[in-house]
Amino acid sequence: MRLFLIITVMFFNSVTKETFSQVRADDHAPISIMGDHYHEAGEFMISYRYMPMTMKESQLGTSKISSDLIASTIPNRFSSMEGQPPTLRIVPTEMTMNMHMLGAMFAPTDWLTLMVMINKLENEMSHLTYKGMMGTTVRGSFTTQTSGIGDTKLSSLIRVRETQSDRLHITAGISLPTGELDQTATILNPMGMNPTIRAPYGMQLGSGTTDVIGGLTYSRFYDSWSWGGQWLSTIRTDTNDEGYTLGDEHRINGWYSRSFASNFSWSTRLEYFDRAKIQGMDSNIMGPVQTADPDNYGAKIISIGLGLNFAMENGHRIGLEYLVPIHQDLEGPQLKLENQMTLGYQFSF
Ligand SMILES: [Cu+2]
Repeated sequence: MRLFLIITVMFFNSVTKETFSQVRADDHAPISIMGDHYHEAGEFMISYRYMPMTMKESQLGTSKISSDLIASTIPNRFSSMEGQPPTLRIVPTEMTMNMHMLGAMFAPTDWLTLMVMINKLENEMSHLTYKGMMGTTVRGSFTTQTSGIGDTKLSSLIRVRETQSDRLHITAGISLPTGELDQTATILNPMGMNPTIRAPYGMQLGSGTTDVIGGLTYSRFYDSWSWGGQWLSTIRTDTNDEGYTLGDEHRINGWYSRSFASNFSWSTRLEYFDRAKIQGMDSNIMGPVQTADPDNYGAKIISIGLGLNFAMENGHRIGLEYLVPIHQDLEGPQLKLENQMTLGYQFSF
């Protein structure tokens, strides 16, 4: 009997130990971080992420600017063209971008994991239209929408270092121009008409160029907590068919995660995001609105995030992260970032 008890205790001890050591929720970075981990030879992973983002009210540099002030003081880049007013007359008030992202990962060998990501975008922008050529009399408001497949990203995650307590890998990839650049929008113009014109740069679905993706990810693990950092850049190498190049993007992230209740972890994250302005111009994008000016796309944004991760022993994971900006410096008047969220599911087998 005593022997039986000892064996039983030993058995359960080993089972629980096994169960606890097999999975840790903080093994992955906060869910918004792309390509944060690699896999072992023969492993597959599929994932789905829902990523809504909200932008609201305009900012010039680091200070807020009202719609009335934009309409009465910001020069219209196209004012020399016939019928164009001297200042901006249409002001965006809010934008939402919802991204649905499907991902797949596969590791042919231990040192290499291949990753593909396709996404569907749903953009919506609300505007205020001012009457005529000058003044701050509002004519009305309107909302435009664009949606479709965005650019497709193919990446290699190359393992550089792996020990019991830390990991380092390189990300090298390309972004293929699968997103369309000729989305249109029906607007309300200052004269009260409703023409359908090409939607501005920020409402288009892709870059139109094959872009290079490069990055480095480091993670370090302790008994019940971990931290990590990632640099990830998207570099444009060409001019698209419409005659412009989107700005290069750089992201630097640092995160801290803590395990709790065996299958959960919470995380906090600091992100620095830098995007250069657009070079060149699409001759079909024109009008007295800040979004039609390629110079109004550069941004430097620092955000903080709070996240929750849940991991199961059989390969299923769920992650949620909420991100708010704490500092943003925007070139030209631009809608300022309000918040971002990511809800994601991953399954590896
Ligand atoms: Cu994976």
